[in-house]
Amino acid sequence: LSVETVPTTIYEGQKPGTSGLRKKVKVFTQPHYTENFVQAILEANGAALDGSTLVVGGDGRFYCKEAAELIVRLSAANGVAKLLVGQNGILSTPAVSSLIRHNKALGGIVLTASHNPGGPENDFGIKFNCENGGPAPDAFTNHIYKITTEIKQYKLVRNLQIDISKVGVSTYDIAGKTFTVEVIDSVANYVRHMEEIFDFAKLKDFVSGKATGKPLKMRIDAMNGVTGSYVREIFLNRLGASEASVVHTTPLPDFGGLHPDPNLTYAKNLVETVAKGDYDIGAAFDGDGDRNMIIGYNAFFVTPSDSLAVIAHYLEAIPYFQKNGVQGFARSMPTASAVDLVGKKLGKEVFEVPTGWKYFGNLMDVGRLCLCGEESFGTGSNHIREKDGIWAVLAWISVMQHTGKGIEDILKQHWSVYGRNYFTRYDYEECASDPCNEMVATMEKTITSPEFVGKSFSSEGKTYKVKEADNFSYTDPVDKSVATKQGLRIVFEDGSRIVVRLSGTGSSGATVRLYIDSYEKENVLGQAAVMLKPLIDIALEISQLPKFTGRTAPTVIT
Ligand code: VG1
Ligand code: CO
Repeated sequence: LSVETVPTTIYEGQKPGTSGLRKKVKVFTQPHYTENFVQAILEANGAALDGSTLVVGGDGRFYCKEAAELIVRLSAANGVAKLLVGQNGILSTPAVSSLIRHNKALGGIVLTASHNPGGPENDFGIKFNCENGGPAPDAFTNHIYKITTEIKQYKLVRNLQIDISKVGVSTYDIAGKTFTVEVIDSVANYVRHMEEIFDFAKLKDFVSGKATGKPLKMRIDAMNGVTGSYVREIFLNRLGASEASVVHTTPLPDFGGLHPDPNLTYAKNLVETVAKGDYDIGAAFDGDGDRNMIIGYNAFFVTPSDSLAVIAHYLEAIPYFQKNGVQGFARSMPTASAVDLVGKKLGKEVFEVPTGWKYFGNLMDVGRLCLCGEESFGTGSNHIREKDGIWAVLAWISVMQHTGKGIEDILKQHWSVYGRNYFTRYDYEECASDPCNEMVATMEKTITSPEFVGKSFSSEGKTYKVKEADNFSYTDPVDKSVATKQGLRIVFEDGSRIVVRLSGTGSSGATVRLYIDSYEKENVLGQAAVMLKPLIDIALEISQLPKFTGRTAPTVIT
């Protein structure tokens, strides 16, 4: 087979955001659009690409399979020696990360727009993960972007025929060099990895009821995303849960019309079912399987910030950490600081990084970090370099088994020791971009002016005094790279915080995220919405959000 060089023209706006390039399917399917971006990813690897191994797979959304086949043809032409491709193009994001590490690959191309809706009218996305298994860092994605702004041609083996619906190895002669495509079972490697981390025998006795006399009542909702196949293999086949414990386990190109984002708004069906029924634990994942939501009996909601802190507290219940030890913890800046308190008590380092999993990688690689999370329903450990939804559920079931307690009791016990971080996030989706940028600029001016620190704000009888305020910037402790303008934050004397930033994962318009975090040492059993109301009002006043966006209410509250 021969390599063809195809002339192309530049597309503007191929700049990866928080987690890869995300656009409407219609944008990706324009002539040469996907080809340009993939060529840029490949070229950004420089000389290392020649003779390398790459992993390719995605969440099964519309256009995944076509994109995977295209990547095979482009990779063959650009000197890649071997591709590991998920069967039918399917691999969860955590599975890709695991495969890159296990196969010592140069990297992986992940085809997903994560929690964004799928289907011909909705979103697609492409992300590159590096050899540590984690999302490419800023310097790398900036390099990809730069190439897309200069690209004149891409390379393709047009006639390479590949059937990715069957597991097996195919080899091709590309201009005298051997190119191998191995289509792999999408779940096998990942399941093996989970078996190394957790005590499956013990969990099976617990889940099936052999140990306790009654089976664990679970409702695991894969939301028609990629986790369906993983959920069936792990929870049904390995842990002996009943068929009724799992729902929406067939990955569908449009997620069956569901919005595969595991939160109280989009996983409403799960929340309502668990609230009405008799369940010990409910869980849901996003489209690509890296996010998770955990709820307990009667739909008791565990905030992701609390989930992280609880898992940190009980890490010793998980064999992987018994074996490898417990290093530091980390969270993204907008995430409530519950885990910091656990770290402090256990004498561990705690890091605060910008939003996005790519910022955790370096600290894990040098052995300073073993557990991290984000308020956006992301939890994970150094077993891979992505957040991992199924891992989080297995961690929670391990904690339940270890403590013999229900989820609500585990949380209440936790708060009685550490106090509670009340937390909420308001999302204002698909706003006009210009006024949002103006809002952020205006607010940045306000909060960084010298007289802002020390100012007091009151609402409903509560007063908050500003301790510090800035636009968050972060210097990576390992490679000293600097990320600036990562979100406006106001920290008050009592530790409460207001954070405002614009989303970097949307595919059209602007999404404003407003995060409210308030700590209480004693008053831990209040209702989050009530406890946070005064601070929310203050945030709306300082940001002038209603004026700039024209919105009186958020699209989503988490
Ligand atoms: C959002 C979340 C962030 C998460 C990112 C990717 O980014 O806030 O915490 O890392 O999505 O998650 P943003 O820029 O829209 O706030 V996923 O599940 O899309 O890989
Ligand atoms: Co995701």
